[in-house]
Parts: sequence; C-alpha cells; structure tokens
Amino acid sequence: MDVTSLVSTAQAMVADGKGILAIDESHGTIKKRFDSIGVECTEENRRDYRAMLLSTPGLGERISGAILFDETLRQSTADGKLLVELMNEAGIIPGIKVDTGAHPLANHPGELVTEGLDGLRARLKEYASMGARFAKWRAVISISEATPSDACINANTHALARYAGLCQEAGLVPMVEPEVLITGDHSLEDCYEVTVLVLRRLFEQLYDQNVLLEGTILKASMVISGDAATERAGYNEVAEATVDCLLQTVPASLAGVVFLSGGQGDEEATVHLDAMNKLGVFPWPLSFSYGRALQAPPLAEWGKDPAANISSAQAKLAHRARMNGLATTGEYDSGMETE
Ligand code: 5MM
Repeated sequence: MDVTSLVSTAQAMVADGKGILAIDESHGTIKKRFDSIGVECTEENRRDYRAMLLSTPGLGERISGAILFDETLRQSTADGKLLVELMNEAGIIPGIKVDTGAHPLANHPGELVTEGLDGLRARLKEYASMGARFAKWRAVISISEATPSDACINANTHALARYAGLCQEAGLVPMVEPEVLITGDHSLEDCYEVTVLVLRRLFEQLYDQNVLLEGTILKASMVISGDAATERAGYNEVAEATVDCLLQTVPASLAGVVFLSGGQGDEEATVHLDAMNKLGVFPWPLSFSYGRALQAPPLAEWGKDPAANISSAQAKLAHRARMNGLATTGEYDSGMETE
C-alpha cells in the first residue's frame, strides 16, 4: 500500500474551499434526469452533458475531484480529448463509482444490499491504469418502523470495508458512502439514532479490514428529518445534530467527511454545510460531494437548448461550486446567491 500517495490524494480531495462533484449516475438514473429536461438519453448526449460540466472554466478552483461512471471514464470529448485528461488539466482528480448497485437483501423485505465485490480487484486495477485516483461505493439504509435491521447494517458496512481494503491495495482512495435515506416521515432524532448505529458499525468493519483511515473519505448523509415528516428540523438543528453524530462515531484520523445532498434543495444543502462549518473546527474537514445539489441548475439550463446554452449552464455550475466551496469554510451567506 502506497500510504503517502493515498494520504496526499485524500487530503487534496478535501482541501480548503473545495469539494467533489458527483456525476456517477448509472444509466437508469441519468435517464430520469434527462427525461426531466426532455433530452434523449443517448451515449453522445451523456458525453456532451458531462463534458460540458467538466470543462466549466475555473471549475478546479472549487471542485477537487469528480466521481465518474464507468462509461464516462472511457469517453473523449467531441474533439477527441479523453475526459480524464481534461480533468487532469483542470486540476480535478478523477474518481470512479465501482459498486454495481443496490439489490434486495434476501429475507429482509424493503431493504437493500450493495453488490460489486466479485471481480472488483481486477476492475480497480484497470480503473487505476486509466487514471482514476479514488473510488466510490454507496450503500443505502432506509428508516421505517421495521428498518434498518442489524442484518442490513452488517451486510452493507462489511461490503463497504471489503471494498475499501481492495481500493487501497490498488492505490485508490476509498470514498465510503453509507447513505441513510431521507425518504419517510421519521424525525431528526430517529435519523440521528440510525446514523450513529451505521457509522459505529462501519468504522468497526473498516478497522477489522485494516483500512487506513488517513487515506479514506467518508461520504455521509446529514442528520435530517424525513422528507415527509410533519415538523422538519431547521438548519441549525440539522447542523448541530450532524456534527454531534460525527463526533460520536468518526475517528479523528479519517482524512475527511464529504456530504451527499440526498434530495435536499441545492441552496438548502449549501446552507446546512455552511452552518456546520460555522460551528467551529473539527478533527476532519467537512465538505461536499453533491450530485443533484450541484447539477440541478446547470441541468435545467442546458436542457433548454443543449447546443446554445453551454456557457450559461457552466455559469450555473460554477456558481453552485463557489457557494459550496465557501460553505466548506463557513464563509457562505445567502445574499451571495444573487450577487
Ligand atoms: C449522482 O448520483 C450517484 C449515482 O446514483 P445511482 O447509482 O443511483 O445512479 C449517487 O451515488 C450520488 O453520488 C450520491 O448519492 C450523492 O448524490 P446526491 O444527489 O444525493 O447529492
């Protein structure tokens, strides 16, 4: 294991003022996004959309890395430049989603387990040879009266730790993502309780698999009320509960924590991150790895006219990246949204 390189890549991913752009949608998910803007989901359109995002002028000032889907890592722009090359020139670290999706967990109705360990060692070797420097694996945990079960938490955190070990063996920084879903009418307190259980189990499993935490990034969900809860907690409550939950569970040696947006509005996700970073200094940087919360405005703009709206869509992405970059140091203010 090349400890020095893992640690320096992980630190670069959470450098001050920067975060991660998640554009690793599988074909089914990107189709949903394209359907929402009336664009056909072809390989060429997926390439053009993602190339448009990655070639945003100055993106590397606020985006340290981007998570790609397998197809994107192999693609070149319309004029023949590999997207990985374009990213390296822009100072954006290439990452890759390596799980093969969440599937029903046997004997546990409504619960999912993320698959993809079979053949992973060979896939990681190939991805590293193609220029990927970090990898992501997402597990999903749902909250309801009957879930999550211990079996679901154990199976998912065990897989995350096995994947993380294989990543480090291949020289890739693992980004471990145990997403506690926002879907449901649960309270902030319910979310806190489940997230503590999941993160405790995750770090036990990472420890068992000898995973180097200094060369690992946690992609966490915020502690937040369910999207159908009648009384949803406010920004400061979310920030305080999330930070408290992390302090209870995450070892100080971890390189950094980046949040997913998980269905929050784009400005809402920025305000939450900023509110956490305004609370003080923590053992690890708190940053972002948003998919929808970074892409919603540029996607909508590009969808109006994909051929003509490249610069205006890029301006939307650059703005959200800047707002979130400021939130990583607690320097965001909602007044900046209209500047
Ligand atoms: C960008 O969406 C990612 C891929 O999702 P699928 O495998 O379901 O197609 C997803 O893993 C994403 O990286 C994270 O969930 C964070 O994205 P959000 O939109 O929650 O910030």
